[in-house]
Amino acid sequence: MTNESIKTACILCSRNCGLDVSIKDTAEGQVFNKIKGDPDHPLSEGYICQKAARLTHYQSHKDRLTHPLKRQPDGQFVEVSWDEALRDIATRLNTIRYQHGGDAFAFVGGGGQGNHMGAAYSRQLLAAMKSRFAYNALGQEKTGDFWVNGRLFGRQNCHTTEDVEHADYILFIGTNPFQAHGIPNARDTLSDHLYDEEFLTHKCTDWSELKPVLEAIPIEEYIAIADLDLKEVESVATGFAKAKRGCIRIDLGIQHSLHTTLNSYLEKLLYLVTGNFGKPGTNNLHTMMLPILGHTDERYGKKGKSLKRTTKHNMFPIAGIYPPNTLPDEIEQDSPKRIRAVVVDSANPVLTYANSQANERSFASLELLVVIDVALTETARLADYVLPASSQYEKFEATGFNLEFPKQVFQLRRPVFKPTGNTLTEPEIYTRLLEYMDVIPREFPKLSAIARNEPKMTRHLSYMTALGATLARNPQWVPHAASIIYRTLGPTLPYGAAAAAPLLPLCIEYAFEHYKAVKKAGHKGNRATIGSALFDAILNQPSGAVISHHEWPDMWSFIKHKDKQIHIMIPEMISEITNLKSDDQKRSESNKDFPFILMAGERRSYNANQIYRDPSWRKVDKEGVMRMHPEDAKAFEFSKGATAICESANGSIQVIIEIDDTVRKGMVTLPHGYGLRYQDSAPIGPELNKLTSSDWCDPFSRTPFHKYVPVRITTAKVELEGSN
Ligand SMILES: Nc1nc2c(c(=O)[nH]1)N[C@H]1C(S)=C(S)[C@@H](COP(=O)(O)OP(=O)(O)OC[C@H]3O[C@@H](n4cnc5c(=O)[nH]c(N)nc54)[C@H](O)[C@@H]3O)O[C@H]1N2
Ligand SMILES: Nc1nc2c(c(=O)[nH]1)N[C@H]1C(S)=C(S)[C@@H](COP(=O)(O)OP(=O)(O)OC[C@H]3O[C@@H](n4cnc5c(=O)[nH]c(N)nc54)[C@H](O)[C@@H]3O)O[C@H]1N2
Ligand code: SF4
Ligand SMILES: [Mo]
Repeated sequence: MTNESIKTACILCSRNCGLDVSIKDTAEGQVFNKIKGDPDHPLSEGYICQKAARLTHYQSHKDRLTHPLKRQPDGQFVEVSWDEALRDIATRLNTIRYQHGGDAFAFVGGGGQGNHMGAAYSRQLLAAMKSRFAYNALGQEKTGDFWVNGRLFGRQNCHTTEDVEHADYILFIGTNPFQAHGIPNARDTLSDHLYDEEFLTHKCTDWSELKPVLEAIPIEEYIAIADLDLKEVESVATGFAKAKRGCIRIDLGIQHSLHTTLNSYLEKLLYLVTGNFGKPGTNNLHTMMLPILGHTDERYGKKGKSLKRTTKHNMFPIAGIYPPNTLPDEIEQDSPKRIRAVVVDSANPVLTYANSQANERSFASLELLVVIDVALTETARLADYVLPASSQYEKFEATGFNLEFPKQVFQLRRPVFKPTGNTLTEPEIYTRLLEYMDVIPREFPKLSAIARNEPKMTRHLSYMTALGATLARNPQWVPHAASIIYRTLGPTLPYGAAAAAPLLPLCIEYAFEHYKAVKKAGHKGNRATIGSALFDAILNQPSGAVISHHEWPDMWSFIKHKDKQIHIMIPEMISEITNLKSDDQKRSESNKDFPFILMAGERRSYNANQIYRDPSWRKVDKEGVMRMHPEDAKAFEFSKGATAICESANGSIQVIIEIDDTVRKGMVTLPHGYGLRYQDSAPIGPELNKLTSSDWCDPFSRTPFHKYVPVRITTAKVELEGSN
């Protein structure tokens, strides 16, 4: 295999750029040799950024897990067999469910920037535990956005994207350090009659109700609060509204700042009010191959009952996801209904969720904590069992970050390396766990035989029919179809792609729903067989396959409201707009003791969530410095490299000062993705979630205000909270 070109993808951010890599043998085993962009990837076409070339630091480092670990009473870990670990975990999970019911269990994580294949398997564990409590990172950034989508388009998994490539005006919102709210722009557009009356009348409902609400907004006053220039705001608003093809791209700048849910609503209103929607170069809805989002409208649950809320905070899920900010309280509450057991997979909540102190304390107090990861993380260090996963370059993987329209792309990545040590893939770990829990049998001889003997020309039809019949006779297995398909169809697939087997029914469903678009992308067959052809294409195209090619007007069929209109009036958000001013006043009074605003979690050229653990991957900014405006630094007599203490209402950490005139006065910034330990070292760089609190979050979605954390900076020596 050495030096042969292998197609894969980068796993460091949601772009998942295609890679063309080669590997080489060394004394420590096989490692990456060359890492280049893959010109054959249908989207990235060869592009990569500076971070991807350093993927060796993810694949091969000294904190990779190689064996299942079990914690001893003295706190030390010992290596145990998979059989011993999974058998004991299964017994303890079954006991907790039997004694306390499904509410006692929560699942945390389930996929990072590059690995969502495991989620098809891990969600089966929630079903087996009869729990709905799925917590993950999307619940601390994007759920406000999903909730708004639910109201506007009819379902929380109606997800929008932006056709940046064909736009002639792109508005990036997420670059202003103070809260610009997005409102002034909207109102400005209105006052100049720059709104698209035709679009609002024919494609949206309730415009006449919404219009006076927006008109009542005191533009000048808000622009002053945001410390912006009126003329500049006007010129942006006009430029965007008059553009032939305008689109908006947003991210954490508005999702991690004050009023997160409202920000998402206003951002969407900006493109809707100007009619920049559903056309080339605008914002639009898109399809999804892996269903990474659900629809859970808190007003209606199954059979008309309202949805499952958490027991302490009475919090509802959004798109099926519960907010991490509430998790420590749900565990620590003094109630028989508390969460007692947690499985964490592909996440490091002790460092990445708000309030590290509360996360550490609450996770340590659990009756059972299991962590599935590739590395010994800060969360894993607290676990009863640590289960080692094969890395994303040692197994079949894929992501659900397919955000394209009208052409949609899906890449099933093949393994580049053999699994490290005694690691297993998530599909194997969860399937074995379900077997040990007696949720599914270990064998399905009839289904396996049908899968084995199916001729190619019947296109999996006999298998799918037999599977349907098995599930109809055994409805208790329906939530565990992924593992059943993995065990029965999986072994018959080419390239050893067993883990990808559950993609077959997803392909069939996708091709049925988007028949013409799947055909237009070049896949052949009738409605009954084209799904299987699509599945084959995905298996056979390691650089990624174009799975559908829609016509622009098709986009309107993705709207799930019965009337196929966009419902632009959201009453909950209107009351937030009305209360904005008094909220602002309250806040500035409460911040007196903390005169600086910390942007807690900036993306820089050398941070990448918690995916790289070996600190030597960083070429610059090894300490993760705090950036500060020169005048502020002068007031403290700080010079570059000075040590300071940053203290919030939640805790304090030591920081190293960098003087930078691109930061606003009164504001300081710290990077996301530091504070990790490597080879039992002390934390490297800022553990910034020691500064963030669980309750400093959007009252509606409970997503954190990480971009607006009131802090004070001191030079004095103070006792460092929570450090050791
Ligand atoms: N290098 C690197 N890239 C990454 C990641 C990484 O760790 N490192 N992580 C990935 C992940 S998980 C995510 S979610 C994305 C996030 O990607 P981004 O959201 O783009 O990154 P951030 O730096 O967190 O914040 C974006 C901008 O918000 C601005 N901002 C701060 N406060 C406000 C405000 O109140 N209003 C407005 N309008 N803007 C404000 C900041 O100045 C900053 O420029 O990045 C992904 N890509
Ligand atoms: N203060 C503050 N906090 C933040 C942010 C911020 O801006 N400010 N950003 C937030 C955002 S946007 C995000 S997305 C989160 C990210 O935080 P998390 O959701 O915790 O995700 P990652 O940091 O990506 O950690 C991924 C984990 O998955 C493991 N892993 C990698 N590959 C595999 C695999 O194949 N299998 C398994 N089982 N595990 C694997 C890695 O070792 C790592 O421990 O952090 C959030 N936290
Ligand atoms: S980190 Fe860079 S190379 Fe990797 S997916 Fe993101 S943009 Fe692409
Ligand atoms: Mo994120």
